Amino acid sequence: MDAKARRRSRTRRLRWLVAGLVVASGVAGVGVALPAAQAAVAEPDVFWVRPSGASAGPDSKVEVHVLDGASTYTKWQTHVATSHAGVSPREWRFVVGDANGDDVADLYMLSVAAGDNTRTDLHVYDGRTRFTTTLLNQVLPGIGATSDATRYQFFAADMDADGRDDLYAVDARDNGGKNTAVHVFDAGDRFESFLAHRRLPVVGGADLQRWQFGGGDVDGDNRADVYMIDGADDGGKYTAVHITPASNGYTAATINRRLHGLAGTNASRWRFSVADQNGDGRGDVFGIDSQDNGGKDTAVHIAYADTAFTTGTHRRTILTAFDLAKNPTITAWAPTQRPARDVTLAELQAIFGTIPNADTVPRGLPSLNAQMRAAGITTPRRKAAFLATLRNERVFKYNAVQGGATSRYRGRGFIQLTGEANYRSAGNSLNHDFVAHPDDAASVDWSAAIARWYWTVARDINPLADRLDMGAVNKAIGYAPEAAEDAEPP
Ligand SMILES: [Ca+2]
Ligand SMILES: [Ca+2]
Ligand SMILES: [Ca+2]
Ligand SMILES: [Ca+2]
Repeated sequence: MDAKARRRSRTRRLRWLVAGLVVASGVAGVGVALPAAQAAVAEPDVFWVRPSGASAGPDSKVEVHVLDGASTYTKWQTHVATSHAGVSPREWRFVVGDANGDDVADLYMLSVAAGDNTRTDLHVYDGRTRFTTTLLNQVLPGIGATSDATRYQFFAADMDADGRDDLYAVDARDNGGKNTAVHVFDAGDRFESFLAHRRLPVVGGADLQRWQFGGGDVDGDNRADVYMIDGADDGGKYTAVHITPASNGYTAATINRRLHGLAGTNASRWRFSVADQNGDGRGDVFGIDSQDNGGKDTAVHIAYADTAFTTGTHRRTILTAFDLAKNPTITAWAPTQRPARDVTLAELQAIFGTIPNADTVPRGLPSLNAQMRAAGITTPRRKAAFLATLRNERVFKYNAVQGGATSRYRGRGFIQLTGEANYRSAGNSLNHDFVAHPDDAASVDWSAAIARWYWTVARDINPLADRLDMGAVNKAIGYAPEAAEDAEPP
């Protein structure tokens, strides 16, 4: 093939690959999925879980009733009897979250006095089957029984940005009662291992009548921050929120604010949760009042993160007042804008067919995924363009060295860094001397970082990928495509 034909072939191949990857990544479904997702994000639904049904005996089931966010809670969205028999609220807790990353809320049922009050069992019911099947049944490791409601509280939030809501167990009697700790069970590992054990700042050993805990992202890094709601701020006059972010490992509170419109609150009447109500990606505080309007109604108070909780709204719902002691679980939930998942070898094989060096490629993937996140290569279009480019370069081999070339600065790494000037620029940007150590450009430590550098610093390719302009992407990479061919719309 002459050079020109080879370039044309490359261009075509890239476009085909991108089309395949874009479809595989779900862009084709955006037209349908986006309005639904935006509606959901604009108004999270409120899930009211009843431990037992209206009818006693064998017909009693755990029930899930959902107040429709799109109707501002003036309508029911659904009433569901799960497949789980009715239970006692003393021995069971309920948490709403998305355990499997499909953007549908699942029900985490916790048997907190299992094994004769020696352990806690987790049963996750799949929202997609309307809570009639389980995603998993698990003994929670390392925590024992958690039936003491003055000591333990639970919520779900995504700590590690893998799109699955991890389970947070709040222990208000940690360290001999001096501290409150969170133990975070990893949804990505079927809750069999911990993402973290942390003592929370600010709160000391919490009185759970006064303090409530929730998780959501307040700072836009997609990792759940811990919201600590104090119902007795300033001697009981206010309700305040203290937020400790995942970015500092929950070691310090970076936000300490009174919540708009709320006097003091307590856990026998109020439930707090975190969900993004106004679609800015920041978790707003939902305070749900089970005894609004003189004990006649249930209302939702929302305080907005983007105004530091100084503004809010109050909405009376279709749900009449109820007894939180009998029905302890009511929580706002919405699918959040999920971060991109890590790319796996299996996915690359599904998209691109055979991947040679299938032993080498997985070694480079963790660093590649980390650098893709750092570069903002997190949307289907950007991933498509980036991965198609790396496929075209050296088929995802981090340690590839340009064959048949003897130059000291020959092509190396995922994106084939080439030429002394580029080795120097990359080194200046990444603070590593690739001119003196050119082989490092093909090391697992640096190869992916160089690809990020090229994609975002040496060039600015994400915007081109956003427009699905593969011709411009190719040109930025240096493939010099035919102008006529790339004038076509994608
Ligand atoms: Ca789910
Ligand atoms: Ca997670
Ligand atoms: Ca965060
Ligand atoms: Ca918000």
